[in-house]
Amino acid sequence: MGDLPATTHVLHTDRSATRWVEAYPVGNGRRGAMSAGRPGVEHLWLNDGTAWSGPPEDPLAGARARGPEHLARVRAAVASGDVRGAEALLAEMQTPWAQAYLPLAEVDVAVEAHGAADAGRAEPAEHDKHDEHDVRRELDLRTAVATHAWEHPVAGRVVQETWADAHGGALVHTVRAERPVRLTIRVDSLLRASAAGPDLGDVPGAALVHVVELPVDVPPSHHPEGELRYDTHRGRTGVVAVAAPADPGAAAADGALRTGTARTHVLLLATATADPPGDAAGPVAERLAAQLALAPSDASRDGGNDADALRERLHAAHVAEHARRYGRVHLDLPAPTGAADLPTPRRVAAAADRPDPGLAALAFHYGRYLLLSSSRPGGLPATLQGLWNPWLPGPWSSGYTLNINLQMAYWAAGTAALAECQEPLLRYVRRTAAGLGAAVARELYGAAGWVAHHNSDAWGHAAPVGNGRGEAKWSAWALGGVWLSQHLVEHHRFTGDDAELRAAWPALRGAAEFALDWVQSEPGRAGTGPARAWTSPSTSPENQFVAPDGAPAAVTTSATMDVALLRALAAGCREAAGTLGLDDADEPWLVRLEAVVAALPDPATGSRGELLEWGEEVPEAEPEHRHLSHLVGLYPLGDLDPTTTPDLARAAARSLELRGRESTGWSLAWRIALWARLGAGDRAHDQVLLSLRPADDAGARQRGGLYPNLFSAHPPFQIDGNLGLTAGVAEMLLQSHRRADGRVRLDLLPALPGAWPDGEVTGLRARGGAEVDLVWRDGVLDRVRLRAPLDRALDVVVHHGAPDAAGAHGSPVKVPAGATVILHVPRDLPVAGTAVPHAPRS
Ligand code: FUC
Repeated sequence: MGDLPATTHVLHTDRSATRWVEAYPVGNGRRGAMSAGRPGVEHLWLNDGTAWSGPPEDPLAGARARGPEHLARVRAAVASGDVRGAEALLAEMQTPWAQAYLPLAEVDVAVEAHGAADAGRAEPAEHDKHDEHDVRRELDLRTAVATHAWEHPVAGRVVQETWADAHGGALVHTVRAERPVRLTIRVDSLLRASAAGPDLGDVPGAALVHVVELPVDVPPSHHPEGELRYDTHRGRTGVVAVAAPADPGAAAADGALRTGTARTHVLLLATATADPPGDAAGPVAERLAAQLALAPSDASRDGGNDADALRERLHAAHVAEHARRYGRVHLDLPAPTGAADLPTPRRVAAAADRPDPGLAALAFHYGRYLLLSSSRPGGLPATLQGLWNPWLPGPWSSGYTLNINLQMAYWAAGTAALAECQEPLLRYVRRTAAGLGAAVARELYGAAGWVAHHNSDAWGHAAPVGNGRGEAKWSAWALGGVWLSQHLVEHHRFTGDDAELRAAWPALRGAAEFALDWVQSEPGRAGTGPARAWTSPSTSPENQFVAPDGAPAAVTTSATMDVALLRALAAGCREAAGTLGLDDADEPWLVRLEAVVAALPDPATGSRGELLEWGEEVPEAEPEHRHLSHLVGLYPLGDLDPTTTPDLARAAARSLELRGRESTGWSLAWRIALWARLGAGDRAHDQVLLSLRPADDAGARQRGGLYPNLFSAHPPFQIDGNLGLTAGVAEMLLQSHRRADGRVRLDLLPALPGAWPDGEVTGLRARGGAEVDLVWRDGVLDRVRLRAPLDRALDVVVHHGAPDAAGAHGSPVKVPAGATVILHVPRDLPVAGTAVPHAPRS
């Protein structure tokens, strides 16, 4: 870790946060905090990943129509060209909405000099007032600690830290001052306070317990007819328990915790909810107590609770746990002199006039940091805001959107060496497949397997939403489960984890069973597969064409994205079956699925040379629409390629051009990856630059950029823009999409832009399990290190340069299991490698 430079791994500023998007995020996949870094009274926004509204009742409550007969009516309307009739029938199948991810609590930590305080007053006394701007704040991505340091007129220099303990689980806040101070801690919430039950009021080790009610139903902000509802009997509770374990003098009274006086304070903030979504959990009090429990040696050390020793110990364990994952990858792109010394928001602004490749590296690492902080094994998947949401309700309920956003959040997991961060998504997919997704497929469509639509939540909401008034363009898309299933296969491609794939197989098979029922077909001659197949109703999320009546419409048959997703599903199932040793006798549906997807219409090009978005060429209602659904085959699926499908790749490039450069944060991120797949480094870089400019909340709603804390703007903040950028940048440097012959092809620096002539990256991961280090100089690859996993040899083809130019230069390289091969390229291609055994790395 010592070798990771601050220039590309630290955010810093000299202002405390006045807005939430200026605060620094910390998280351990379960609990998150945003630190405002305010002198005098620090403000923390707290989140708990299990704090969702609900639980929901009947998964199809509110749907006015359901069943295969109703679906047949929809299909008949689509077939007869009655798009308005189809829309109306589809609206009858809608449930109201998925549940919302909630802001749990806010905490104030007042720091007062010894003997000078009346902790009960609302305003600090004169001598405890501080200049908001006289502060140095930083977020060190290497340690996952947010720090702010300031001068107290009496107590001298005060350093405060916030972290989400990656080891013990609680949120930690420390205060260290030159002279003794005491703290007053208050907890508040936008949620209704609840009288603490006896079991909750007695959390061992907690000095202050704050209990809130979680609403049972929270409508999204775009549903004016909905009301936030509490239900004392059916609703759940959320708890924040605050402890000052090193301070025997700490005591709670009148809703505040007051500490004794000391130069060092350590606060633990534990959070939990009752009956959380996801997995079985024990009693709340026990789960809180577990976060507050300290190893016996901590409590007894030096005869008591020495706060400095406790801080040291907690800090060291946390940093070690965080760094072993964070430190796997390092991207170094040079920054101009002094750029990294500028407060980060000013650095972002300055990059407009003075190119700063180092800022792209910082943003790349920030995406890794945010994924690692918001999604860890055992937790729930990252929401639209990751783990951090201060709003009630948050934008789009701060939930899961399945037609791009949830998937994009995990695109970097494989390539950026955080595969285990995808575990919450894989578990959520398995749970939804076995639970609500299967119920909705059966009840709503009479279909086997499982389905998911546009929106979901921690409970696994799987039905279309919109409350009978939702637009078909987003509501009527039934391939959410099919797309999510792709992540089960991708995870195995990166990790080779057969046990995980075996556990995923029922969900994969369930997606295939749904697909077999969903896809319509016309029988071919006896002994052959279907003559023709199509999907109906079909939409290209969330875009529209102009219907014959002159108005925008979304419902049609066989949108290009449907075909790409279904074909990828069939290929993924075949691949997984092979890995698991299952053949056609075990799984006879495999052959049927392959036959039916082969009969779907192939992607076609339009009159402008573009890849068509829908089954036929129709006028587009919004030619620069943010969604790029029809290009999903290029990325993330990786099935289109300048080498293997050059015509389609050219058409995809044309489509991208026609879409324009400007869009939301997540859409810009997708464009980075798409241009990278096309080998167009400079175009990808153009989208990187748009992603890295200052956000403008007052301006267009579809203009990405960065807030002062580098959160990506839709606007508002949506984490997919951050995480997608990391995936896109990785795709510019290394690609490893499987070839039809099953060999993994590695494209090294396939889309290096002219703006990054020099750089190096270590620890990127390729499908097949290789770890890849690259060094380039003057725009040319100089050195490559390929590391095979311990348990299997790698059979790779190393290409240097853009994929479309690569075919002629590919050099096969064998990397024996557990070996590292160092290649000096490209001047002496074909490459010569030296294999050296290596020790395992975590
Ligand atoms: C989809 C997108 C929006 C936004 C929302 C959360 O509906 O079309 O742009 O990202 O999800």
